[in-house]
Amino acid sequence: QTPGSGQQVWPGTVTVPVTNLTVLADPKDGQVTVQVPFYVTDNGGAKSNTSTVMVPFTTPVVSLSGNVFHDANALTDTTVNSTSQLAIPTGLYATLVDANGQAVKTVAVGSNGAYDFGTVTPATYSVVLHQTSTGSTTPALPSGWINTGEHLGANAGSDGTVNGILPNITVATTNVTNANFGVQQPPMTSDKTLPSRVNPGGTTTVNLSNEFTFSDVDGTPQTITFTQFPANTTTVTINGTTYVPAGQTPGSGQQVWPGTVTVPVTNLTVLADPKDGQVTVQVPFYVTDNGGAKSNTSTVMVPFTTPVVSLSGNVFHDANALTDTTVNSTSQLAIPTGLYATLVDANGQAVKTVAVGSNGAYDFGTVTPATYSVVLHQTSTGSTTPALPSGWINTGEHLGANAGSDGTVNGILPNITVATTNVTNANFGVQQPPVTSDKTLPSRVNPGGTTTVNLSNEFTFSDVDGTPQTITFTQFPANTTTVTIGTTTYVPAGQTPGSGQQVWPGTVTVPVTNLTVLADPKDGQVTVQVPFYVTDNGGARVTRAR
Ligand SMILES: [Ca+2]
Ligand SMILES: [Ca+2]
Ligand SMILES: [Ca+2]
Ligand SMILES: [Ca+2]
Repeated sequence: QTPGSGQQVWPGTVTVPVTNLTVLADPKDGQVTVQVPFYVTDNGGAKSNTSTVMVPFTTPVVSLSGNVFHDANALTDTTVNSTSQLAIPTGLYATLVDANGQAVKTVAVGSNGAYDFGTVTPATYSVVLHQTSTGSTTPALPSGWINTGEHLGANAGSDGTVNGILPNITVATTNVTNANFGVQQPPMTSDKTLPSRVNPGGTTTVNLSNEFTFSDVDGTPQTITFTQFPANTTTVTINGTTYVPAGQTPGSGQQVWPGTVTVPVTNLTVLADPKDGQVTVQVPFYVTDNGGAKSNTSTVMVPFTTPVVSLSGNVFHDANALTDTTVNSTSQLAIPTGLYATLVDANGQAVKTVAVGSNGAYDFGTVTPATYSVVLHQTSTGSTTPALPSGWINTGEHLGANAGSDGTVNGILPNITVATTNVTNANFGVQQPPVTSDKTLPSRVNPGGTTTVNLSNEFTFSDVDGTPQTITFTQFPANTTTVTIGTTTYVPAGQTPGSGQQVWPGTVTVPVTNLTVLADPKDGQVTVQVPFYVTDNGGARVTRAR
């Protein structure tokens, strides 16, 4: 054997003086007998017989024992101890494992958690906690149980690795107790599928605060962790913080989903904004108990259906147009035949086309919730361009039976949001503008001088569905010297008016009732021409005729 520092290899025999002799022997471990053979030599040089000093050693009678605690709070108190009134699981065994990793002895853990290997040979051991009556060097616990820590001693502390193995137990000359293990039951969660419901559409959220199912047999769930951004949601608001998915720019007061979100289970609020349409919102989560143990991950699922909602409206014969600020029926006459309404989606694509009934009603029936326009036209196969039969004009569009309009009279009603309730009164107004006719009077002898001819009753006009209100003269009548409309006499632009006369202002509009028009023709063989149009009670006009 190689000697250590200050040691020597046994030389075969060692002879020393018998005076002041010291002999110290280090016995090998275990139950052994040290034997020291020797002889002596006298002052004449004669050797004695050889004898032996024998020293028998026994092994110490020491034991190793410990406990398995139901430690619901685990190492949150830095101590492997009993922190639950509930029993530990049955069927546990402790195996003593020697320094070579060999199982030495296996004992059952009592229902009170105590185990005892009895007398063990002094050495350094591990203890492994498991479920195999014949012994095992691999830790194991029943389903629903986890290790919480191991410690040699009843005081605070642990071996640093929570794994069901307590290593480095040195057994020497005194009993070793409190080779202790902790176990607990982690919390549990359950999947939950809520009854399907109508998708609220838009940014309306659904409240899932009370839909998360969890429990902890031996303690208290402390926190809930949402492990990913819920599928099929636009935003999710957890305890007042609104998150958008990763990769999306958050709005004001919003945050990007950080990966996981953990909040206390008490006073939990979870509001999810489902994506539009027939989707299933999925919210995966787990909870963590007062011992820091995580549950399984479960998912709350909320299937949404698209609402069965319809969109309908009317085409009104609205002879007074928006003069009453309302798209409504203000004529007894029918609307034109051959009208169609086309539903147009947000991308400008025609979705559905229906005929407008003779009573003016149209109905797209069930439509997918979204924002639409409706276009009024004459094409049975659908069109996104408004059109009306000749002799008809649009007078306004409005969503609702009340006063108001969409602001642009064009046969298109935009910004119709269909969500969860039927949309009615997507209304259009149409009317017939007034018409005028050219009229050529019989030729007559020019009266000459400043004598006028009376044209007051020569203007031909009508309005099928209402009343012409005003007549407008669009230019100074050709081949006249003056024209007198009502009580005002006009001269052409560029000419100095006489006393009581005015220069022609460009156009002149007066009521059609009590109309007087007197024209002074230029001398000679001329044709006086008086262009005009009329405007009806809906403000509509035509410009032809003279
Ligand atoms: Ca504890
Ligand atoms: Ca627990
Ligand atoms: Ca009206
Ligand atoms: Ca009219």
